[in-house]
Amino acid sequence: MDPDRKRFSRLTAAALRPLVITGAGVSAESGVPTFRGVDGLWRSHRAETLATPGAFAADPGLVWEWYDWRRSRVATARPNPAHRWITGYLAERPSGLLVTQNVDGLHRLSGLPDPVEIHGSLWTVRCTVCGAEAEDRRIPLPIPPRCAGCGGLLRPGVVWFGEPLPAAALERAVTAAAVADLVLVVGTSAVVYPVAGLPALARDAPLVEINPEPTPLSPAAMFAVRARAGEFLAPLC
Ligand code: BJW
Ligand code: ZN
Repeated sequence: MDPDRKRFSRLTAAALRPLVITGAGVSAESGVPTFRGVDGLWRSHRAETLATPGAFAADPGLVWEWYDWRRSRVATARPNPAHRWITGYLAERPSGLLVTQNVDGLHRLSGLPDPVEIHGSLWTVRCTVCGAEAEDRRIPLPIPPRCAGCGGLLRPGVVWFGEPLPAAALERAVTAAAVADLVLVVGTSAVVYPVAGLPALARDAPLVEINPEPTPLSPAAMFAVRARAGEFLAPLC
């Protein structure tokens, strides 16, 4: 085995309570576009400007068209070796936890029973009038989709900028960080809070990062693997 994979295996094998944090990069090799890369563009809109309450208030149809497009892409996407390695790793460590910022559901699809989907899911919708939440897997959606109960405008069941994260999910993440003996961060630019702040809560745990590019977390990492996650983890699956 090459030295990087050997070192990575040694560090990860030693942990009993790992906290694994993932972002869009973990799904990039499944064909799901990231947010801030060059592929984060949709019809010349930047993803970050569409994923906001302001964009939805200004033009719900436009924002729904973007989510509808993303849902159709993700519907055919399959987990890659990075999802599979994480699932296998945590299956052997019942005290470990995965916190994903991704809304694509690919960790679950790879067999991970209880991921913390801290920014919500592409497959849930919430009524802006009566608050009813439901799973909705229709592709394409009627745009804009309306609540079956009250006829109100539906919104995606995701967390936009300025909105609070689901309290139960955040609490699980914070607790896991406090007791973690390893933090493994995969495929996130680590600029969006509060998730980007989780590694700092794990005081003495070594931080390991897998990302082809450096991030604000890199200086604190004991080991930064500069590679694509799926490619790097495939031989370790
Ligand atoms: C690969 C790869 C390969 C490529 N292998 N790697 C503290 C300080 C400053 C600001 C704040 C703060 N606390 C809160 C804020 C404000 C704000 C924030 O963080 N702003 C910063 C941007 C400055 N945060 C919030 O507003 C959050 N809410 C909040 O704090 O509420 C407080 C509150 C309390 C009470 C009442 C009211 C409010 C909410 C944040 C929600 C983020 N939502 C989004 C959209 C989700 C829905 C959707 O998907 O449509 O979440 S934005 C977007 O960014 C999405 C992502 O989950 C998130 C993170 O992006 P991610 O995953 O890191 O993707 P990229 O594209 O940025 O990076 C990909 C990486 O992969 C790159 O590094 C590549 O190199 C790498 N890569 N290929 C491995 N093959
Ligand atoms: Zn309703």
